[in-house]
Amino acid sequence: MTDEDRRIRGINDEAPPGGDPYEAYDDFNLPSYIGLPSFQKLPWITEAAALAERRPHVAIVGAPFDDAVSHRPGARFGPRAIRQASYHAGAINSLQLGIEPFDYLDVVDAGDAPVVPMDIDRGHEVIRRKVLEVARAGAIPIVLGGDHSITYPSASAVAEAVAPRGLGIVHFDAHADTALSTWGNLRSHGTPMRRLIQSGAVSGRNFVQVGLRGYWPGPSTLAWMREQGMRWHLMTEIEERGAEAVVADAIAEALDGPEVIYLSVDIDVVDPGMAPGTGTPEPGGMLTRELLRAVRQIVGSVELAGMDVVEVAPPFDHAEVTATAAHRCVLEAISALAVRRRDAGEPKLHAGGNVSQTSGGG
Ligand SMILES: [Mn+2]
Repeated sequence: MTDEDRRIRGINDEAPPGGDPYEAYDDFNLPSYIGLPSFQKLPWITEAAALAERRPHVAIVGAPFDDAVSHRPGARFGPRAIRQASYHAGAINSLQLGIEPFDYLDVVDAGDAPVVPMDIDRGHEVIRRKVLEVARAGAIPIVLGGDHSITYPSASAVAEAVAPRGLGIVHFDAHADTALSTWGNLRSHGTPMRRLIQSGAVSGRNFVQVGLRGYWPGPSTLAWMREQGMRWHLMTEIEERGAEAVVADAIAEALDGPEVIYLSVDIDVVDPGMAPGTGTPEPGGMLTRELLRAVRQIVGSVELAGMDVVEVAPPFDHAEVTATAAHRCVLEAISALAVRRRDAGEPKLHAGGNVSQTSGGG
């Protein structure tokens, strides 16, 4: 089958005269609900040696871990739910950014960190190793959580991989996650941002939070955050100034010194009306479209070193709306990365386009 054949045999197009009406299609071009649910049906490459040999631009990593939650559990099921939350297969075309991302970007699914339940230290360590493996293979890790505690090992691994270049962090969340401890536990999902600053992975003044609201943290934790030079933008500021202006400030603050950015997206930054499937829902959040625009804005204008999307808890989701929002955060980042490669003059990976657009809208 020629490239041109592939291109014209999508479900949106009629089969060419004389074509095989029972053509099997390869897995990538079959509907998204058929076959193995790697992210966007991309190659499933889990071994460090294979990743090191291929050196993809981006690798999806699952962090199926929720032993560190303070309230509703379930985020361990997040990676699988996010991977499945798409009705597209095959080539995709970003209408927002005007690019077919897989033309310019080699993306693979590196599988899940080998987490087992009931052991926070072990879970975090295998996540750190997995993310480091991917980053050392030259890929930008995009990590699917998991509760937010996984940002500590994940961003630590990315900081190690990019050193000596400095790392800034832009963190979308309803919550600051800067507690000293949660009922005495230093590695809960309420503490990872403090751990990252204390460990030196990122300096406090380049740790920027967007979307905070609600009734936590209290004055002593806020005082600690100020002492670190942390900067944060409350949801009320987004309401008053608009997300785009706030995000522009956040980018400048995170890159006030560092060269690269780690983007951490807690899906609970989105209003629970649009993202109910999460452990600690806080009313009054961002619109999904604002968050997706923010991801394009950030990834399109900085050097992204790593990213995570966390706190999707499928047992509390409805109609996959939360998992879908998380999936699209990842896809917006991938598309923005592809635009950066194209605009930097990188050639297409597939001269004639070796994938077809087979899955249309509905
Ligand atoms: Mn949160």
